[in-house]
This record gives sequence, structure tokens and C-alpha cells, in this order.
Amino acid sequence: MDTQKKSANIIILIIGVLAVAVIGAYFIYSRDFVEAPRNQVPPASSFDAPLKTTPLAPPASAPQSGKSQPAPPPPSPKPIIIEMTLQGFSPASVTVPVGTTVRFVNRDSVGLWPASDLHPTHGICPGFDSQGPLGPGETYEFTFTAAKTCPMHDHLHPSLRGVVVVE
Ligand SMILES: [Cu+2]
Repeated sequence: MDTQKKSANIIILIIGVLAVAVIGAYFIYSRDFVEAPRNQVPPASSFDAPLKTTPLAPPASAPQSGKSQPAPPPPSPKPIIIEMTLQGFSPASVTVPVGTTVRFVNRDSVGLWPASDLHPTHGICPGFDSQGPLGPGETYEFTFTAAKTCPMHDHLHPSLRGVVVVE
């Protein structure tokens, strides 16, 4: 008799636990009815799962849309600008990595002519020579492709001096 009562109590207990589980599952399903994983019953993980999967639905940075990604800045550095006047180069000395393009801008009202030393042959950094005067506002660009120190001057006013250190 006692064992029958005990087993009956155990059955009632099990039924109670199941009832609690069913009620709990009902609440979980009614909350996560959107796309609730029907096979997922564990309450703890079913609360976490929708929170993690919902933000993934609108692909913020999904790799699938590779073409719409904003182009990252290319490795080429932006040009260095050196302004020229009858006062000289500004800045008069720059240090740049190999491959840098330097843009010389005439900020004066007279012709200016940036060129590599030595005046007048301009042979220290071959090619670094505007090959003629820059008018007011005009620019000349040269890309320094070798690691080298390039002293420079204004070919029309050789006392105006500067240096581009390429490293
Ligand atoms: Cu010169």
C-alpha cells in the first residue's frame, strides 16, 4: 500500500513538473512567435537565440553584398603639396616614403621652376624637373620612386632651395 502511495505521489509530481514545463513553453512560444524555433525548447537558450539571430536578418556588414562595400582607401598615399613663392619652398624640407607624389604649386605671381639639384643640369634625381616655368597657380607633380635624398631649387631663382628626402 505504501509503495503504491509513493509511486502515486511520484506520478503526481511528474505531472506537476510537466505542467509547469508546458506552461513555461507556452509563454516562450507566445513571446517568440515571430520565428521561434519550434524544436528548441530549452528556455535559457531560446531567450538568447532570437536576440542573436534578429540583428543578423538585416545584413549590416554581410559578406554576401561585396560589391556594395565602400572602397577602402588604396595604399597609394595622397600627394604631398609644396608651395612655391619667391620666398622659397614651403615646406622647404619634406620626408616621404618611396612612391610618394609631390605636387609643387606656384603661389606667386611670377614664373617658378622646381627642379632637382644640381643646377643647371638637374641630374641628382633624374626626371625631377618641371622642364619649364610654372605660371601663377600652375602645378607640377613628380613621383619619387627611389629611396634617395633629392635636394632641389628653383631653376629661375637658384638661391631658393629645398630638399625631398625619400626613404
Ligand atoms: Cu636649375
